[in-house]
Amino acid sequence: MEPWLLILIIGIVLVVGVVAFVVVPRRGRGPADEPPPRPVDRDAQSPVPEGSLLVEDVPETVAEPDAVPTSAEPDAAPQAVRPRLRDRLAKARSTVTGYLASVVGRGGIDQPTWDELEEALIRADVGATLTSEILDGVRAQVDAEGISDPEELLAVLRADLTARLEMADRTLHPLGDGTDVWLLVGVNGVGKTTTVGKLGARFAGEGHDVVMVAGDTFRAAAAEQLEMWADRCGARFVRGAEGADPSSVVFDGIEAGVAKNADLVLADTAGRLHNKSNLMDELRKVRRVADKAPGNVTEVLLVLDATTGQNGLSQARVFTEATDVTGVVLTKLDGSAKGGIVLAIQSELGIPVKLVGLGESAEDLIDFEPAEFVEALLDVGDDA
Ligand SMILES: Nc1nc2c(ncn2[C@@H]2O[C@H](COP(=O)(O)OP(=O)(O)OP(=O)(O)O)[C@@H](O)[C@H]2O)c(=O)[nH]1
Ligand SMILES: [Mg+2]
Repeated sequence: MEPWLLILIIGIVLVVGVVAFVVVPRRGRGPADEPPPRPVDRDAQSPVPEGSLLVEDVPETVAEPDAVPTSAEPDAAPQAVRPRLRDRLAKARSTVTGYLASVVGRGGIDQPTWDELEEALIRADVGATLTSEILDGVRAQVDAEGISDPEELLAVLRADLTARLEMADRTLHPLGDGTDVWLLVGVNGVGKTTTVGKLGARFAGEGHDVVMVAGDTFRAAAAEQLEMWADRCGARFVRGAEGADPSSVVFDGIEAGVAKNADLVLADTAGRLHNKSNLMDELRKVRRVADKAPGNVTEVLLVLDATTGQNGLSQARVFTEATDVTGVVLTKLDGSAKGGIVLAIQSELGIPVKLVGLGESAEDLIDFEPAEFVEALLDVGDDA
């Protein structure tokens, strides 16, 4: 081989070596700016992100997903996702906004102003008598203070409605040292079982030991429906045989709860028509027996469907007489055009609305706040 060829080959080998030394390690360092790859670890590759429930902690869904919405899962934080009352009251507000806008648009206060306010309140299902009472009071104040601005008139109306609703004690009985028992009663399909589930999810989520009792032994699927809620929020669950005496199932459920030192026993009951005297007698018995059981019955919550409006009042009277109702849960306010029923319930029955249902999920049960409610109902602001 020619010496110049040998020198050329040695030169090429040296150049390739130097290039390989410099470039290859740089390529290897390139990803250093990116996060290091996660260790190959089966747990680390779990589809459940950090901070979520472990898969094995999530109870299996055993029935139609619609029956218990996924947001009813125990890790749903009720406070964090509290629905905005104003958003959920859109339908109720739409009943009155046209009238209120017209009142404001008129520029002064005259007889048509009062007529429109009257119609707005009656259409919202406040009730004719209560509407007159409210407007008489507002009118007296408007006259006494020489108010001529319709906006100010609406402010007086809002303040009046809020003050009326604030008169009653709406707080749920605080859970004490022993086992509190809450019964839920009402006509068919108003949302009793769902409300037991939502309450259970709330209190179990707050760390309380909760027992749900399927006191509806009449409807075949009722116990399964409640059991799903219990599974999802980690509450205990007690049921009896189908067709069993509901008062004995409730008694057993309370006894079981007391034996386990539970904080709260939530007893569901079957829906019943208020004019079926045998069924109302059965409910009276449930109440009596619950009182005899070892826990303390501290709430009897009457569940009313807001979409039935004034018609719900006569049902409510009978249930109140039969079971000493301590508070109303007004469900389905999200789909009701009759938001004014809240005022009618409190004034005609003398029972505070303690909770309102704004949807089907666990977090859609909120404490009733009068000022927030009146603002949301009588808001003439932009709804777009
Ligand atoms: N939109 C809406 N739906 C609700 C609310 N509360 C309950 N529901 C729905 O109303 C329906 C009836 O609810 P249930 O809880 O089964 O009613 P119930 O009173 O236990 O019915 P019975 O046991 O048959 O008397 C279900 O589809 C619920 O999801 C609410 O606040 N808003
Ligand atoms: Mg039910």
